Amino acid sequence: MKLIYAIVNDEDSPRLMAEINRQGNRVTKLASSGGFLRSGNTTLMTVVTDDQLEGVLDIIRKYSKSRKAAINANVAPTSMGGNYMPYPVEVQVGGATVFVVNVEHFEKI
Ligand code: 2BA
Repeated sequence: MKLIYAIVNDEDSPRLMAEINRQGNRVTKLASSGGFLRSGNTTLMTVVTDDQLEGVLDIIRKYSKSRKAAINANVAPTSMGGNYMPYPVEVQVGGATVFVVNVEHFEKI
């Protein structure tokens, strides 16, 4: 069995969860935030059998869209007469960041 962690955009998560459920797999949604942008993203957690793994990864590949995001950086004070001036820096946020790990034990009580 495998545990898939997929860090995805908030806007993509409802469709992703619906498609994962439709394929017969269960999924848990965790509210998360990235250390760089400090803004919200969604971490989906799903445990699957080894033969279901590729099917779920295909859904994540299909429904996770890459986006541009902006973060405010500060201009050095010397170049701005002593005042810090925020200016936007654009980054490309991936469609999904996915980790797959082995599950040692799975039990429903
Ligand atoms: P954030 O940390 O908020 O990063 C958002 C985007 O900012 C990243 O997109 C990347 O394009 C850029 N970025 C991140 N750190 C950077 C840095 N030190 N210098 C320049 N640009 C940087 P993604 O790479 O697609 O990552 C999207 C989100 O996935 C991340 O949000 C973080 O929450 C998670 N993530 C990505 N790689 C990870 C890893 N190795 N371990 C844990 N979480 C990860």
